[in-house]
This record gives sequence, C-alpha cells and structure tokens, in this order.
Amino acid sequence: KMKMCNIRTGLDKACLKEAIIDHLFYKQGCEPEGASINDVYLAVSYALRDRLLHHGLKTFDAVLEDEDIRLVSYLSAEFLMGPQLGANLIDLNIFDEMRQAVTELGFDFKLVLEQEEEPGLGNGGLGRLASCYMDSLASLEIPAIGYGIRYEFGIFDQEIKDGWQVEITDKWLRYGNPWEIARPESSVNVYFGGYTEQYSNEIGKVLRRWVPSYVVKGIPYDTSEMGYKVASCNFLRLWKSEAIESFDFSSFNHGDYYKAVMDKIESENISKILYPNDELYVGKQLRLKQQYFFSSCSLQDMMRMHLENQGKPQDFHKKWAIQLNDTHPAISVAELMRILLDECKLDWKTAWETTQQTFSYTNHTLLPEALEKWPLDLFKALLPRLLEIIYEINYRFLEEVKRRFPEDNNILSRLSLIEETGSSYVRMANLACVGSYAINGVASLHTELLKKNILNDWVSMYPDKFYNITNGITPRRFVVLSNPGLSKLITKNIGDTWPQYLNELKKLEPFAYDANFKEQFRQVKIENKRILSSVIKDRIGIVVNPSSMFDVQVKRIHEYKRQHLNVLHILTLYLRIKSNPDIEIQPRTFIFWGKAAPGYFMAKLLIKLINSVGNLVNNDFDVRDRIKVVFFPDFNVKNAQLIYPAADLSEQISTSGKEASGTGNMKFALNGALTIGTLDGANIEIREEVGYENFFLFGLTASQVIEVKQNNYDPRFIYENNMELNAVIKFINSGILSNGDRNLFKPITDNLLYGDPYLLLADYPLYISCQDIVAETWKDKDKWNTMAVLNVARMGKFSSDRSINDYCENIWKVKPFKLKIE
Ligand code: DL6
Repeated sequence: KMKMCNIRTGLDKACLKEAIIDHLFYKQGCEPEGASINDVYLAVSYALRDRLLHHGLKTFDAVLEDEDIRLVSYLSAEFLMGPQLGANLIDLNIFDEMRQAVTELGFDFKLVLEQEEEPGLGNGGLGRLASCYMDSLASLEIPAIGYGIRYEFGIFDQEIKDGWQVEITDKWLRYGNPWEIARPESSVNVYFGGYTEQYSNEIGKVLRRWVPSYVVKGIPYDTSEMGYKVASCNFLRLWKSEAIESFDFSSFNHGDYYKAVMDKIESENISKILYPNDELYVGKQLRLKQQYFFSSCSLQDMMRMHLENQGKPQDFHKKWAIQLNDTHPAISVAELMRILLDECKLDWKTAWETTQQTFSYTNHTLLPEALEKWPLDLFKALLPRLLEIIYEINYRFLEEVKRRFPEDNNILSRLSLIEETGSSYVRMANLACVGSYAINGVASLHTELLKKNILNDWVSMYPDKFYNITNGITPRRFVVLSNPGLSKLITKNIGDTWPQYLNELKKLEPFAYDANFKEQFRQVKIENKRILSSVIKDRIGIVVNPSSMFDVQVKRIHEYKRQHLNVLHILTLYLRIKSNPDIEIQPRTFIFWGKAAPGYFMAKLLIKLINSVGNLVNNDFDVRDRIKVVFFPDFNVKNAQLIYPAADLSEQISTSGKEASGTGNMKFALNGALTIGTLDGANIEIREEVGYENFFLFGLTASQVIEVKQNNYDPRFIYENNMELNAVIKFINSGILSNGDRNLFKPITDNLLYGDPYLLLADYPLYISCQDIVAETWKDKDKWNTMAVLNVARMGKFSSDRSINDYCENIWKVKPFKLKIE
C-alpha cells in the first residue's frame, strides 16, 4: 500500500522531494530542469519553513492562552543569526533526508547550502550571543520571542584592497528571504517629536499626553526558531519601519510633493542600517530613533497579546519576562511606563511596580566609553513624553537614594539618570539598572569588575539585584552543523544525546589517552584544515600547509583585543629566521579574520599592518614556508563555521579586565583548539574547566594591569631593554613593510611607545615565552592531541543551554512548556 505523503509536514525523503518540486513550480515558477541554484535554495527553504510553521503556530496558540505561562521576551538590537537552512535541518533532524532528496533531484546540496546569504544583523559577540540564546530557549522548550530590528543593510561586507579594509553594503535581502513572514495586520504606530500637554479626562482628572509631530509604522517580520529535536518552536520578530501612509496626502495636496516623499524616506530610514559598533555613543539621532522604535513596537505587541488574552495591565510582568540585551533597548523601561500610565491609565505606583518586575538587564562591556548616553536636547526633541517620565523616575529614585545615603551628595550625582557634566545626557545604563529587578554580567570576572567599578554605586543601592551568568554557545550550530566529522566521532563513542546535554562530553575523558581515538580525532582535524586551506587558496590565492599549526585570531579588530600583540610575535619569529635562516621553527599558519568599525582609524591601520606583514613573510625566500600569514576577508557566521573546526591554537589575548566574556574562545576550545590566553573574561572559567595544564596562560592579571598603570608605567623602558622587541618595533618603522614609507605605521608604534594603554609591551615578554612553550608542545603531537581531546571533553559548561537554564531559574523564573504534536 502506498504511504500517503504530507507535502507540508512530511519528513521523509519522498515527501521532501515532492515539497521541493511543488515550491519550485508554485513559488519560483519553474520546473526542476530549468531551476537555478537560487531557485532550489528558495524551494528547499520554503519546504522547510512549512514544517517549522506547523510547530510554531501550535506552540503559540497554546502558550498565549495558558495564563500560568510566563514568556521570555529577549529584546536585542542585534541578532547575528547565521545561515538558517543547515541549522533548521539539524534541529528537525532531517539533514540527511534533505541531502538525499536534493541530490536525487539532481542538485548539488553543498551549493544549495552555500547559496544562502546570511542575515548579518549584528556586529559580533553580543548579537551572536542573542542568537545562541534563541536556539537554547527553543531547545529547552521555554516559550520565548526574540524582538529586534529588520535592518535592510546588516553589518557591511568587508573586502581587502591593497591591504586596506573596504566596506561594501550588505544587501542580504536582494535575492529574497524565504524564512520570514511579514505580518502587516499586526503593525503598530510609534510616535516621535512634538510636545506634551496637560488635559482633563471625563471625570476631571488631570493627566498628561503626548502630541507627536510624526508617526512611524512598525511592521513585524517573523522567523521561526526551532529547537533541537523537540516539538515546540519559538520565533524571532523583527520590525521594519514604514511611513504611516505611502504618501502624506495633506502635503501632497498642497503641492509639497518633495516633503511628502522625504517624510516617507525618513520613516523608512529607521530600519535601514545596522550601526557598526565601537564608535562613541554620542549624537546619533538615528540610532536613538532605532532604539525607541523597536522597543516601542515590541512592548505594544506584547501588551496587545496580553490584553487580548484577558490579562490585566498591572499583571503584565506575570506574562512577560523581558531581558534587555545591553542598554540598546533600555528606553523600554520608560516606554512601558508610558503605556501603563498614558494608555492603560494606571497610577504611577502600580505602573512602576509592574515595570520593575518585568525587566532584567545584561551588561556586556567594561569599557566606559561604550556606555550609552544621549544628549538631553536630542532626547527631548525626539521623545518629549519619555523624557518627562524619566525625570519623574529620577526624582523619585533620587529621593530614595537621599534617604539611604543622606550624607553623600556625590553618590546622588553618580546614580542620577541624568548626567550633568557641562552638557547634559540621559544615562541609559542607569535607566536599565533602576528599572530592572536583576542585573547580570556575562562571566565571573566581568560581574566582579562591574560590581567593583562601573556599577559599584548600584551595588550599594541594590545589592540583591546582581547575578553572574556566564555566556555560552550552541553546540548544535557550532559542532553538529559545522564540524560533522567531530560530531560523528563523539556520537560513535558516547552516544547521540551530548548536543542536548553537553556535560556528557565528560565521557570522552578516558579517550584522551586512547591511541586509536586520538588518531581518529587527528584525522578529523586535518580534514577540517584541508577544507579551510582549499577555501583560503580559492578566495585569496595563498597556499597554506594543512599540517602546519593553524594559529587563529578571529574577532572584531580592536586595540584591547590586541591583534598587534600577535603581529609582534610573528615579526619576532621572522627576525629570528632572518638572523639565522636554519633556526628550528615549528611551521605555523597565522590566520586573522575580523572587521574594523569603519570609523576606527587604528583598527583599520592594524588590518593594513597584518596584510603588509603577510605580504613580506609569505614571499620571503628565507622563511621557506615555515610561517604564513593570512588575513581572510569578511568574517561572518558562515565563514566562522569553517574556521573553528580547523584551528589548533586559539588566540584570546585581550588585556585583562577588558573583554567582558568572549564566546569565540568557547567555540574554539569546544572544537579541540588549545587556547593561548590571558586571565580575562570567560578565559578564566575555560581554563578552570579544561585544566590549567591544558591551557597556555600568560600576561598580567586584571588587578596587576591596574597596578602597573598606577605605578607610572613606562613602555619605553621595556622597549629599550628587550632586544627582540626593540628590533621588531624598529623593523615596523624601517619602511620595509610599507614601500619605504617610515611613517605609515607610526601611529601604532607611537601609541605603544608613548602610553601603551592596552599594555602590549608589558605583556610582550610573557607572551613570547608562552608562544615558545606552545611551539615546544606542538612538537609532541601525541601530547597536543591529549590536551585537545581533554579540552573538548571538559567544555560542557559552556553550552548556551546552561546559561539559559541559569536565566530561567535565577532571573526569569520560567519553566519549559512541552508541546506534543502527533
Ligand atoms: O556578551 C557577549 C559579548 C562578549 O562575549 C564580549 O566580550 C563583549 O565584548 C561583547 N560586548 C559588546 C558590547 N557592545 N555593546 N554595547 O559587544 O558582548
């Protein structure tokens, strides 16, 4: 008897084939014979989306109606999702079925996967963390919605021309996005500008209201967020801005066609582009608009759902636990107050209690210059009603502070939501702190330093609000999908439940001493390195040796992350070779990958330096291919998935006390790379887990960094007394790297010699000796592999499932909802 095939939900190969053919015909308007690779990618994705929708709609019908369920709402200006197709196939557990279906239809499955243009809606760690958390929320069956902005242009694409970074617009939507569904019927209006006024309601009560000067429409686009091997499915709702009407007819009728069109363009600009980070947060009117736009859209959306399901406004916090991912959505605190006061007509006390029980806030940075603050005038012009509410929150809060610390005027000005230092600003971190019931850092050291430094006064005020939740990464995307060789090897030996329960990797420990296993582990790594080598050859024409050590630093380019310390090491090796060409050097391929913020001069110059060093070293006869330097353009999630599985050594060398956590460090170690790193961010916890003997530690600690700086740190003294360092710095300025131009890299060397804010020179001798130990260890491949296997076996703590479980238990107080689908 023939089995019936459900073309929308069936998961076996035959159903998938039918579904693809159907979508090719009815969505793409072609037969398989005439289909382009993009047609096939879209048809396969639509077929998969059908299956996800089936899960998603059932989940939300159930959870919204059940009044006992508290949903998580993850508010984030960035979600760095990465390609969706592969990850969704892994989650639905039909990767092999789909590969066969596509192959039997005559298409190359690998090309189909590669066809996807990823949504680069984030800058780096913070946005990628948000996406790992969405994956874990779904996999742990915690009902949740991620809310953000549907940027038309995500993070710029990077090209390298003559060694310099060139930014190219990221047109990720140009061939269509099959994963999203627009829901214009759920649009909301967002106010801007104008003024506020007093009025009396029907019973004579005096109230305030906002009379805006313009209104923008937010349209939600939903993307399903499937969990791994579970029935329930969450979603990500991203807002696009549009003009309230296609044309402003009043202007049009008066003949002001230009103004009508300009208004439309201005409204649509709000969700046009993702701001590249690492620039100072002042004066960017459009960025403030973006933040308010998505915060307001999201809160209005949640309130609508809550009220539609007979919830009371004052019980909003019982239905929604809202996580503020950094301060980008912190304006939500004032916006929820506005909604509760002005629209739901609650009194101040009730509204404030509700608000304070709704929000929790994650801080992601220790760099004071990255703390957001908005010029008061700008804020007032754009959001007058919100400013009024912030003043009132501040007034009441400072009264409380005065009662607690009657003698201390300074604490008052430090805790105030308004900064008055010549110019006046609204401090977003302070707004987030006062409006949230929980505040967390993202690694133990980070939380400790937050409490000791930038948020110290808040600890005095609210000691019980503070938590640490160390970041995590999803093993589904970063091992199962991107490192199939390692996944299969692990599963063969310890079973297939480790992607859900990552602590089970502990069972691999005994294999660290098993010659047979280690040989297979080595084979997997070398195969991954071969794949990466061929991509490097194809894309940038550099031939690298897969059996050399792949020494990798991939992350945003930033002085505190110290890519230049890595360069100092490369040049040290180079000069050792030049003075003794027969010196024994373990072959190494140095790989850099990362974007610099377009306005960050030093970071861009660092890219030029890396490329110049590469040019020299890769073509020097004396080097004889023992060292190679590769700068791979355009770091994104797709490329990242290639690199973590292929690394031998992971460079985590930031100045201690500067990196909040890092998550790349986790992705490398989980894929069997050893780390060379400082005691910074999550490195500390990684080292504790994998064992001190399996981690190459160097450098000053965070407290030593402060001490050194306080004791008249003199980088020139180190420069003058360390011969190798001295030679390297002189070499950089010799002109050899820069066609005779001795000044090109002077901003970098001057910065090191006269100030050295990130203490590269202080850490240089320690880094070099540690790198020498790395090279010695590499010689003993057996030992290296034992250490690498132990790294994998002991990384269970860093699953984002553990982080999300911590949030659920300690902060959100939410439980899983187990959906059953026949
Ligand atoms: O928490 C995610 C990620 C950390 O791993 C990085 O250490 C940290 O630098 C990054 N922070 C930011 C700050 N942006 N802002 N605001 O991206 O967060």
